[in-house]
Amino acid sequence: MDSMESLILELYEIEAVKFGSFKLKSGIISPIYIDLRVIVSFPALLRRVADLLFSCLAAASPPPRFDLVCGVPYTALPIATVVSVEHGIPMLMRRKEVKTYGTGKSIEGVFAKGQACLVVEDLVTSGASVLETAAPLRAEGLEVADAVVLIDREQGGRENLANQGIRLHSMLRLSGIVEALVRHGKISEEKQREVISFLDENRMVKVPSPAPAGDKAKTRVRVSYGERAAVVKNPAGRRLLEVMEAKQSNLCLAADVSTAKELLAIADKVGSEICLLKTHVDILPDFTPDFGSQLRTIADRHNFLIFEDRKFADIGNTVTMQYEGGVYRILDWADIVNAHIIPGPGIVEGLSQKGLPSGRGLLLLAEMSSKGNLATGEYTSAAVRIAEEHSDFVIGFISVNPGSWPGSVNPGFIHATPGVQMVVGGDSLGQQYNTPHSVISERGSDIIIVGRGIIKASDPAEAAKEYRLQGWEAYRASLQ
Ligand code: 5BU
Repeated sequence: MDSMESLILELYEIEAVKFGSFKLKSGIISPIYIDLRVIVSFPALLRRVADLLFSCLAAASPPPRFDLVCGVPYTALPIATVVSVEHGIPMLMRRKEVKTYGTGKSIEGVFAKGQACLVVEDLVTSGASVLETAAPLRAEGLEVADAVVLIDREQGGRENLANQGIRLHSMLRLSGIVEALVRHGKISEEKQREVISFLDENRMVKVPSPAPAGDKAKTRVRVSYGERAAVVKNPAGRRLLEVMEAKQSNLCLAADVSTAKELLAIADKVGSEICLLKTHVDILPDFTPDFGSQLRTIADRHNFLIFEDRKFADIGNTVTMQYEGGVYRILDWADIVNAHIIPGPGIVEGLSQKGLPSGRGLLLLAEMSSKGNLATGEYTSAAVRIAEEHSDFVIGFISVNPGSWPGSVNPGFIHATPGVQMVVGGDSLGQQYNTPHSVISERGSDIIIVGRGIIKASDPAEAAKEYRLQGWEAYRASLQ
């Protein structure tokens, strides 16, 4: 008997594979149930599983290259540990609950940016949990190109993971397990047919869409940034959510300082606190062509994205030229730009022609923070419609009170809100301020955009830290 067959029999003996009628997390009734948690009670089996997983990787063509392993919590943690110990490959751990004290890291262990990490999982259905672990790893600058799983339920996980650039290596497939059990007289052919027809009917289990539960903000259940990252196709949008999760920051600094020199200095100073840095390059008198690359170096060092608040507002053809041309060459260095929808969808199509091939993303101005602005009601709804029609490039909105919008909006869209200070108020030119708590928790936004609240503080770095903590706390509080 080959090693896989004897493993299958053993899994059956210890009741890690069961037959009957089981209600799955997704609500569907399955005739087969797999629970691999029990293998921690069988150390010899655990070691064999880890060895077989490793040899299944070696047999892949081409075999994956990786420097680190990381198990999906919790069931795969012991499996990943044994792989690490037996093969001398350092391991990382992804926290399921992020601490609110101490280092507050979501990934534990030692690593360097650019290293490749293999994700280890016990069972894959849709692939959602592998993606949830890959997201914070990628946000830390690690490469995640391969995942290895003990059992593939053959219900779409392989395809869903491939869509996100992850190759799935599986040791066993559900159909193979059933076949082997029939061959050894453990289950009947009728049972096998029942399982196969169940699989045929449920071939493509989608990565669960973190759709809001209801229409109104109050009934919306917030889904974590990390989980939402898994459903976003646009690379800039996905990365932004991953960075937010990894850095525990939903703070965007509006770097409205007087010179490029000051901007680069403050970017470096507060870089560790922010997920996004917003610029208005046309206010910088000392802008030089290497500004973009200098800012990018700082962004890479601190792991934040760059958002040029350009507010494009012209016809599609003109914005393509404005986006890549002139002295600013925004396309070269800004991960994200924004646009008004006043010209209609052509503006999005024009920007997308240039931005999408470079992996850039776009925010649409659905609302504004200033008093008396006209971006309300039907205008806001039109922004949502245009975004939905171009969800490969549009990553979300400039919003003020997205929780009050009618209908449900695609959960992959990110809401960023300007007009934030520690106290409610305004300036003499129409700006209106809300607090981080009100913006994130009550109004259902995702990102606080803070300018003068940080720039004009006596200690901007300290202020940025405080805004980050308040923004994150408001997010955490709204998760339940
Ligand atoms: P403040 O200093 O926190 O008020 O800066 C807010 C920033 O957000 C500033 O750069 C504005 O240009 C930007 N902003 C805004 O305030 N309101 C809006 O509706 C939009 C952008 Br869109």
